[in-house]
Order: sequence, then C-alpha cells, then structure tokens
Amino acid sequence: MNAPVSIPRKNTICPHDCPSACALEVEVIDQSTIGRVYGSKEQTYTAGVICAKVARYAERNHHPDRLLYPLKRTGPKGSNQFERITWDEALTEIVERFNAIEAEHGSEAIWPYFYAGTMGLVNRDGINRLRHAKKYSGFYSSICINLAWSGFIAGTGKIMGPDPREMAQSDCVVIWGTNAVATQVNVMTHAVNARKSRGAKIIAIDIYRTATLDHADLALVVKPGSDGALACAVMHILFRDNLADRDYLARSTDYPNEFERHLQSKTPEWAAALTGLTIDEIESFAKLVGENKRTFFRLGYGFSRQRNGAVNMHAASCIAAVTGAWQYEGGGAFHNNGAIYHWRKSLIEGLDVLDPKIRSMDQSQIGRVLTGDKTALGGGVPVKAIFVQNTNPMSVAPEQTLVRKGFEREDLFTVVHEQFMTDTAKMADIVLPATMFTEHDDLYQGGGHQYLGLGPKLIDPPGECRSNHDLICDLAHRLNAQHKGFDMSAREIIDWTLQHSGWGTLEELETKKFIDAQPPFEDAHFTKGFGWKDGKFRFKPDWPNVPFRGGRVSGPIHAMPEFPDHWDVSENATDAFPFRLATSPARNYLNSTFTETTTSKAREGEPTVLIHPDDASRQAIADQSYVTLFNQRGEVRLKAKYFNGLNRGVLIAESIWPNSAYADGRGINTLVGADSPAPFGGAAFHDNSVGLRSS
Ligand SMILES: Nc1nc2c(c(=O)[nH]1)N[C@H]1C(S)=C(S)[C@@H](COP(=O)(O)OP(=O)(O)OC[C@H]3O[C@@H](n4cnc5c(=O)[nH]c(N)nc54)[C@H](O)[C@@H]3O)O[C@H]1N2
Ligand SMILES: Nc1nc2c(c(=O)[nH]1)N[C@H]1C(S)=C(S)[C@@H](COP(=O)(O)OP(=O)(O)OC[C@H]3O[C@@H](n4cnc5c(=O)[nH]c(N)nc54)[C@H](O)[C@@H]3O)O[C@H]1N2
Ligand code: SF4
Ligand SMILES: [Mo]
Repeated sequence: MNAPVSIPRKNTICPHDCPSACALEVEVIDQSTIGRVYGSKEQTYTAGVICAKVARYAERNHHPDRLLYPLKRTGPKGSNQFERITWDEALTEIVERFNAIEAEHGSEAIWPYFYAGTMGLVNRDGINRLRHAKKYSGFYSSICINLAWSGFIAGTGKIMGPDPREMAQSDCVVIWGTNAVATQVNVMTHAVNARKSRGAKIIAIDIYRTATLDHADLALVVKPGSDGALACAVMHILFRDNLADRDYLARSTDYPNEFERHLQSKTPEWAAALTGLTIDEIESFAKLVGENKRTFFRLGYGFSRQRNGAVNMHAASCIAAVTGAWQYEGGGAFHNNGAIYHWRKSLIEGLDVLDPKIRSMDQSQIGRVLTGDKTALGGGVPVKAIFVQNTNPMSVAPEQTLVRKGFEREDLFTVVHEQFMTDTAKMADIVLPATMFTEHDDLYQGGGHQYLGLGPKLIDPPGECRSNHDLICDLAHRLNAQHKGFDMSAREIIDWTLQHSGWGTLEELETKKFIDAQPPFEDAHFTKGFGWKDGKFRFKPDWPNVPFRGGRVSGPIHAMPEFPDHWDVSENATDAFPFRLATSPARNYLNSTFTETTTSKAREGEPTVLIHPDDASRQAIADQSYVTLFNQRGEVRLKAKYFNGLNRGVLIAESIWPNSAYADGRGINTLVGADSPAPFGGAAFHDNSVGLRSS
C-alpha cells in the first residue's frame, strides 16, 4: 500500500472579524486550490484549535457562487439583474460618476463605507487613504467596539490587560457576556486547561443558556442589561465579607471609600430583583471571585451591546480592582489587546493627508444618513455615492427599514466590492469581485490575544477578483488622488508599517510567521499604575474624557452614573412591546459571513427566535410555528422555538441571516435601533423591546 501523499501546509492568519485571529496552517493543493485548514500548534494562543467553519474554509474559498467578474446593474435596484462588464468599463464608470458628483455636490457627497470583512490592516484600512486623499466624507466607525472599549478604558485608562494565556494559571475564570464556544473558541481552550490542571472554576454569564454556559461550574442567566447591578452586588459582598484588598484599593484606585459607601445600598436582594438571579447565585459568585485571588475576568462584547453597556463593562472590570486580582498571575480583567501593537498607520491610512474639517458620519446610522436625516448628515450635503467595501450593511446595520429605503434611492450611485452577492451587493449599480485572504498579502493582530502575524498570498484568485488594496490603488490613480501608498505593493506597505512600528522587517516576519507582542507582567497587570497620570484605577470615570480613539460624545452621557450602578436606560418592555429581544450570534456564521456555505446553513437551519414555553403558551404559540416580531421600527417573521434556558419575557434571535431567508424578506436588524448610546455611540444590538404575535 502506498503511503498517503502529504499535502504541503502554509502558515497564515484567519482574516475574519473575530477576537481570536487564529494562526492557521492551510493545505495548498495546487496554485489555485486549498484543502483543509488547521490551527497552528506553534502559536501558543491558537494552540491547534480553530472553529469548524474555518477548518472547512475550502468550501467558502472555492464556492460556486463567488463573484468572479465586475457586474453592472440592468434591472431595478435590488432586482439582482446584472450583466458582466470589464474592469476597465467598471472603473471608468465609477470615476466618471464620482467626479461628476464631486463637481456638482462637493467631495463630501461621496461616502466610503467599510468595515472588517477582512481584519488585514492593509486591505481593511487602506480605503481610508483614498477617502483622506480625496476629502470624501469621513466614517465614524461605531458598530462593534465603542460601548465595550470605552467601558473598559473608563477604569483602566488603556485597552489591554493580562496575557490571555494566563487563564491557564487561574483558579477561577469568569466568562462574562461572551458566548466563547461560538464566537472565540480559544477562550475555552485556556479556561478548560485551568480546570484540568488546577481545578479552576469556570463562571459564565449570559442572558440565555448558551453552549458556553453548559461548560461552566456556575452558569448565571441574567436579565438583559442588568450586569451593572450584578457587579455592584458582588462588590457589596466583597466589602461586607472582608474579601476586598484594602491595601491595594488604597494604593491603586481613585475613591475606594466613597465607592464602598456607594455600594452599601447595592445589596444582593436589590440585585436579585434586577438580574433575575437568586441571592444564592449572587453570593456564590462573589465568594468564588473573592476567595480566589487568581480570578481572570474575560469580558466579552455581548453584554456591552446594551444602551447601558459601557457602564456595565466598567462595573465588571471594577471587581478585579476590589479584590486586587490584578496583582496576581492568572488574575485581572481582560477585554482586548488593542493598545499593545503601537502601529504607525500613517502610510496605510494616509493620515498625513487627513483634513479634520471633513465631516464624519456614523456607520451605525447608515439608514438615517442615506434617507437624508439632517442630524445624521451632520448638516452637510446628502450622500450621492456610496462605495462599500468589506461589509454588508443591508443585513448587519440597525434600522433596516431606513437602510433599505436609502439603498433603493434612484439618485444614489452604489458601488460594492464583495466576495459574494450579498444583500448589499444586490443593491449596487456596480459590483466588483474581491479576493479572499488566501489570495492576497496582509498583516494581522490579535484582539483576544497578543500575536501579530503575516498572512501571505497562498494561491491565485479565481476569475478577475482583485484585492481591496489593488482596487483602492487603481481607483486612486484614475481619480488622480495623490499618496505614495497608492504606488506601493501590499508587501511594501507591510514592510514599511512593521519597521516604523518597531516590529522589524517583512523578511524577518516571514521567517518568524508571528510575533508575540505580550508586554511585560508589570505593564499587562498595571502593577506600576493604570493608564492615567496618577496611575489609579477609576471607580469614578470622567466619562466625556475617557480616552477612546475618535470618541465623540453621544447619547445621555451627562446622565451617566458617577459610580458603577444599574443604569436604567434600556429599551424596557412596555404594554405594546412586552418582550426584550437580543440578536445573539450564531455558531456557524460570523456576522453575515458563512451564510453562503452549505454546511453552515445546514447546521443553522432557518431563522428562529427562542422563547420561554410559558411565554409561548400564554400567547398560544406552538413550538416551531411562525411568529411575527414587531416594534416601532418594523416587523420580522420567523419560527418560534421553545427554550427553557432564559428568563420569562426575553427572546433570543440567533444570527444574522440574509433577508431572503426570513419569511417576509426582512432581516432581524429591522427591529434594532440606531440611536447613539452614551458615551461614544455604537449600536445596542441586544437591547430591543418587541411585541410578538403568531402568524
Ligand atoms: N460564530 C461567530 N463568531 C463570531 C461572530 C459571530 O457572529 N458568530 N461575530 C464576531 C464579532 S464581529 C464579534 S464583535 C465577536 C463578538 O463576540 P462576543 O464577545 O461573544 O459578543 P456577542 O457575540 O455580541 O454576544 C455574546 C453573548 O452576550 C450575550 N448578551 C447579550 N446581552 C447581554 C447582557 O445584557 N448581559 C449578558 N451577560 N450577556 C448578554 C448574548 O446573548 C451572547 O450570547 O464575535 C466574533 N465571532
Ligand atoms: N443583529 C445583529 N447585528 C449585528 C451584530 C449582532 O450581534 N447582531 N453584530 C454587529 C457587529 S459586532 C459587527 S462587527 C458587524 C459586522 O458586520 P460586517 O462588517 O458587515 O460583517 P460581515 O457580515 O461578516 O460582512 C463582511 C463582508 O465582507 C466581505 N469580505 C470579507 N473579506 C473581504 C475582502 O477581503 N474584501 C472585500 N471587499 N470584502 C470582503 C464578506 O464577504 C462579507 O460579506 O455586524 C453587526 N451587526
Ligand atoms: S475562531 Fe475566529 S479567528 Fe479562529 S478560525 Fe474561527 S473565525 Fe477565525
Ligand atoms: Mo464585531
């Protein structure tokens, strides 16, 4: 018998919008074909484990529905009728239209709209260079991180924390507001290692019984938006039972005595009513984190996607300061490592040609912007052309009724650069085919860990696909935009960026594959001081001045509580809309990505909403029957599924399906609002009140 021929594996990084940024080994079968994808064992955070959807990436990479050629619309907007054209024809038309719009309405009538379909720094952020060089309208990127990061930075002063691999050294791991089994599987690897090797306890907190909660020793199902109350009661108990580290508090925090007094009324009874937990559950949680100094608080995004999300994130991070967990290996709070990479992005983003007078419009309010809302337009000219790259707003953005109305405008010229015919691409005048990460070069950083790494081109793209970088440079030349970055290859930009950021050369990174950027223990644990002049952790944040990049003051910021608290600004249930709906992510999709792959679709089935059987029977709703969810923003029809693992009055609609998958063609974000939460905007995806009827 012949020995099986082994397929060569090449190293790269997963490009998707996921905190794990896994180091991958991809089987390269030939110059245009990949095989299976594996997690790198050498990169110690990935540690050989990746999610199933990327392990079978060949299915997405070589999908028969990939866009291969430029297309031009031939039918009405959204009709999905297109004809093939050449790249030259497509770019000529785009340039003519952009120039004409600029001449008539000014450069701000053109809005580049982009996000994180690929997280590669060159291909994700290079579009900024074009917008700055051409003075096109700015983009206030708010949809994902604003609530979470500002809440974390409010206390620590910096978005970083203990080495996530230290979880393996912890005696207690708190997985808070993240469904890690689905959204960042490696958190589980390290947490479960701690359990195996040291008997560590795992606590998980969500608003429904997720697969992550199934792994926990203590699984807490709270009411949406009540995490601030939970954190306060836990800290009340820590002070009450002498489990607070008073030396650490005096040395390393701002107003410990005032804070302790503030917490006196935040009793377990008070929090039980707000969170829906029992007093026993709250007491057990406090005891575990109080008695185990090596407690690692792994704070996710999910619980920040509430109108009070920044306050709740800050409140959770405060617990580590009360117990003094920060001082110990395996202890402290971690959300994201954004601050450790010190990138110099002036070349990638063209920061040297940025004109601060140009208006900047909110990503989350795209529906309002495109339908002419004066406030959303910043009082400026209407948007006449939108150039979408790397994102799918017709599916993922809030206030879908407005988003659709905007994209349907006959006077809006829409260009979409995509890998698939997404809901957004269907609305385009011109669709351009994009490469996948295996087909272009880029540079990546971990959010949930501390590696940066190289993702080299491994295979040739199919058809006429072009990378974001190549498209931006070609467009820039034709639009006569000036910047040296438009004359450089992606590899040259990577080399320059690495060198100017203090990470060596591209050649060196090619040999190393990834760089462990973990700062020393003192910095990661803030033992020499938190990220403020006086070095003290802030229990009492100065919210308007929290140093969040690009943060612009939004929402009821001046009404934010002084100290952590239950801040009651959620979209609470009313008689008309008595349910609280969260739109939590699905395991087999990543936002709207992977909704095109057969295996992911088969595993997810169809759009559903989880409902407590008691709520369902009260409204005579049968399991697996169709229901309509509605609020002041619109209606969505999908299948109800009985589920015991949530509080009465709470509904969970997992995943963002394409609009066509819903029974009436309207996606879940029809029900989500785009009002700007405090302190710096964002989108409260899991904070919606809705009504429900069977139909
Ligand atoms: N499989 C998969 N992976 C993903 C994604 C995906 O869609 N699918 N999305 C990617 C992206 S862009 C991001 S930003 C990350 C986000 O990943 P996470 O940090 O995990 O955040 P979310 O996915 O928004 O929500 C996590 C959990 O928070 C819960 N939650 C909602 N409201 C509350 C609350 O008030 N309190 C508490 N305690 N919990 C609450 C939700 O039910 C959900 O289970 O994941 C990335 N990875
Ligand atoms: N209901 C609900 N809505 C949500 C969320 C939620 O939890 N619930 N989460 C929100 C969050 S956290 C986020 S970050 C947003 C994310 O929303 P999006 O940024 O829209 O993320 P994706 O849906 O993954 O879409 C990325 C698109 O980029 C394309 N793409 C990938 N790589 C490339 C490339 O190299 N070039 C080009 N041109 N295109 C590429 C993909 O094909 C895909 O269609 O969604 C938000 N929307
Ligand atoms: S877990 Fe996240 S980073 Fe890792 S392979 Fe899956 S999508 Fe990519
Ligand atoms: Mo996100």
